[in-house]
Amino acid sequence: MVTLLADVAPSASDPSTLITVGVVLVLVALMVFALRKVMRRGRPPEAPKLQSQTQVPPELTPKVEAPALPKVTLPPSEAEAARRAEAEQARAKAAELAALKAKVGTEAQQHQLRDDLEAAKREAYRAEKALEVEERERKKREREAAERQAAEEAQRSVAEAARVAQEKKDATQRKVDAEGGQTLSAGLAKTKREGFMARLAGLFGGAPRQVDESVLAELEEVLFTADIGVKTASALVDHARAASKSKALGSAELKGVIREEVQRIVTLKANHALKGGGPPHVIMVVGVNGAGKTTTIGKLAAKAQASGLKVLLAAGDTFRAAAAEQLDVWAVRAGAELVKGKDEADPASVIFEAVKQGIEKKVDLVIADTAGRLHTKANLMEELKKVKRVIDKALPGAPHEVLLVLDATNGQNAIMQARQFHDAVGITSIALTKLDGTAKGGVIIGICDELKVPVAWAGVGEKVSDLKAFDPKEFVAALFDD
Ligand SMILES: Nc1nc2c(ncn2[C@@H]2O[C@H](COP(=O)(O)OP(=O)(O)OP(=O)(O)O)[C@@H](O)[C@H]2O)c(=O)[nH]1
Ligand SMILES: [Mg+2]
Repeated sequence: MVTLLADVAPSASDPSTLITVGVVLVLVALMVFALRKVMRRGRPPEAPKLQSQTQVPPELTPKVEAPALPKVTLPPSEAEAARRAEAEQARAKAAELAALKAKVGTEAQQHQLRDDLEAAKREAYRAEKALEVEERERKKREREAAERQAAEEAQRSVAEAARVAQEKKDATQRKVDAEGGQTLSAGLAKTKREGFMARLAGLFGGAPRQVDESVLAELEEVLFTADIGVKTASALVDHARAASKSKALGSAELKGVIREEVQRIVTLKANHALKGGGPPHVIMVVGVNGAGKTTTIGKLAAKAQASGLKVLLAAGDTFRAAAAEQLDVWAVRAGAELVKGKDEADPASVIFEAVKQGIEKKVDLVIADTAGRLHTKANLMEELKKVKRVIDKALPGAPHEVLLVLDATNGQNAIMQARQFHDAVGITSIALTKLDGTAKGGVIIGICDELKVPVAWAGVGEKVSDLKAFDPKEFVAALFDD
C-alpha cells in the first residue's frame, strides 16, 4: 500500500488521479474488512485468560459439597507448571505478533504476519487446553485427598465413639460390681424379653378378653412350647381353667392367677447360709460337663470367706488334668484352702482326705468338686454314689448338701438331668447357671414343680459377684411385673 501511494504521489494534483486513489483506498479498506471477517470466522475460540504461575486459581480449590469434606489445596505438579509456562509463552508470542502486525504496513508482510499470528494463536490454544487437562487432574487429586482425609476423620470419630461407649460400659460394669454384680432380674431380662414370658405378656396384655376355652387354648399353646416342661405346663393350664370356672376372669386377672401359682411352685425352702450341718458343713457338687460346677464352687467359696467362714475346697475332679488347677485359681481368689490328689486318683479318696483335713483344720465349710458326667451313664452315676458314701464315712451325716449345678441354656433337658441326678444321689438344692445368656429361665418353674427341690443359687454371669441367692419373690416379680 505504501508503494502504491508512492507511485501515485507525483500526480497528486490531478483530480482524476485523486479519484482513482480514493477508489483504490476504499476498495483496499473493503478488502481488509472482508478478509478480517473471514479470518475471524476460522479462528479458534478465545482461550481463557491464563492465571499467574505461582497463584492457585480460586476455582481450582475443591468444591466442598458435603460439609464433611475438608478443603485440600495441592501445589501444581511439574507437568502442570510446564504446561502453564508453555501457555504463557505461546500467548506472549501471539501478543507480540499481533502488536507487530499492527505496526507494519506492506501487504506481503501483513500476509506473512497473519499466517504467523494464526499459528501462534493455535499454539496458544493448544497449550491452554493442555494446561486445563493438568488443572483438572490436580482438582481430581485434591478431591481424592479431601475424601481420604474425610474418611480418616470419620474412622477416627467412630473409634472415638467406640472408646467413649466402652468407657461408659466399663463404668456401668464397675458400678454393677460395686453393687454386687448383676441382679437376678437383670439376669432374667432375656427370659422376660424373648422367652415364653414375652408371649404370655402378649396374651395378658392385649385388649381385655373374657377367659374362655379359646384363651385357655392359647395359654396352653404358649406354656407347652415354653421351657417349663409338659407336666408343669398342663398343671398351670388346669389351674387357670379351674380358676376361670369358679369365677369369671378377664385376661389381666388370668395373669394374676398364673403369677400366684408360679410363686407357689418356686417357693421352696433353701439353705443359703452355707453352714448348719457341720462342723464342717459339707457340700458335694454334681452336674454334667461344663454346667458351671467349678465356677459356682469358686463363687460360693468367695461368698463364704467374705462372710467370715473358713472354707476348704476338695478337688474331686481327677478326671480332667486341668480341673484341679482351675479350682486352685478359685481357691486362691477366694482365700480358701485346697486339697487335691494325684491326677486320675480315685475322686472318693481325694474328697475323703479333704473332709478329714477339714475336720482337723476346723474349717466351717468343705465344698467338693466332682467331674462332669452324663446323667445317662450308669457307671458314672455309680461313682457319684460311692463318693457320697465315702464322705459319710469321713464325717457321719455328711454331705449335708448335694448341690446340682444345671446350665439354664439346656432348657427342658435340665429337668431330665435333675431327675436322674436326684434319683442317683438325692439332690438337696440346685444352682442354675448362665441365666444371663438364655431366654430359658422358665425352666426354674419346671424344676421346682417336678422335683420339689429348691433352686438355691442363680448364676447370672461369670464374675464372683454374679452368683445370687435365688429369691422366689424376686424371680416372679422379674418375670411378671412391668
Ligand atoms: N455367663 C455365665 N457363664 C457361666 C456361669 N457359670 C459358669 N459359667 C461359665 O461356664 C463355663 C464352664 O464352667 P465350669 O465351672 O468350668 O463348668 P464345670 O461344670 O466345672 O465343667 P466340667 O468341670 O468340665 O464338668 C465357664 O466358662 C464359666 O465361666 C454363669 O452363671 N453365667
Ligand atoms: Mg469343673
